[in-house]
Amino acid sequence: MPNSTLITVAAEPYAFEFTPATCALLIIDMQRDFLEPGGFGEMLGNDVAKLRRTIAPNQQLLAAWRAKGWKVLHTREGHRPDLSDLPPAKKVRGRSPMTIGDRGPMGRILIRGEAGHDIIPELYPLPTEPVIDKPGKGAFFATDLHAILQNCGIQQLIVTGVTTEVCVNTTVREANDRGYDCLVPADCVGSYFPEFQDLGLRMIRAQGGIFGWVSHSDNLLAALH
Ligand code: TIU
Repeated sequence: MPNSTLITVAAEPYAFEFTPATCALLIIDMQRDFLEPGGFGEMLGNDVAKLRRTIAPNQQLLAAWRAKGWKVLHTREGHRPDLSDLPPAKKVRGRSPMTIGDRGPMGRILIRGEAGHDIIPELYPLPTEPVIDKPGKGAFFATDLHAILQNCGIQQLIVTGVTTEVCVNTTVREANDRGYDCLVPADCVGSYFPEFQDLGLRMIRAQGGIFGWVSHSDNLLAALH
């Protein structure tokens, strides 16, 4: 399949069309602290199983994307060890006894270089795949993601990862305002809250695709084969 082939994916609110040369897979924050038992997410009282169900479909999609030789990027939410890029408001929000930068079960919470901050082994980036370290919820804020995508000629994004209503939604909205078309495969994004999973996806596809398109990885994989 040439990289200029137009691929059509069944999606809502209507079919998503892309050419591989200009479309990247962007995997958001599939980090150990959010997904693994004993991590920051579970420590806050969340059920990580609700996120872990996204691992297998992401693995399938990532394998298909890599097999084609198409562009893949990953993000991680986290901060510098000296906390200089951590807004004081983010540090204290939640009034939790343990917050970002404190020593948690998998190293300092959401600090770059710590075990819990890294991407889960199931979806570990290849050396050729850019990893965007982001201090915010959106992947475009205070990062070089937009420059990298522009340099690669990317205009469309398949956005997966966690969590649906927080970092995925924020990134899709940021991407939309910068002129990218975003497709979100529902089974490849996860939330600790079922109602936010549903509404987070409905908000993206509402009003004629106000922020983007929503589909399922089965539809995407079917379109690739
Ligand atoms: N990656 C991401 O979504 N970060 C969060 O903090 N998510 C929550 O849902 N808390």
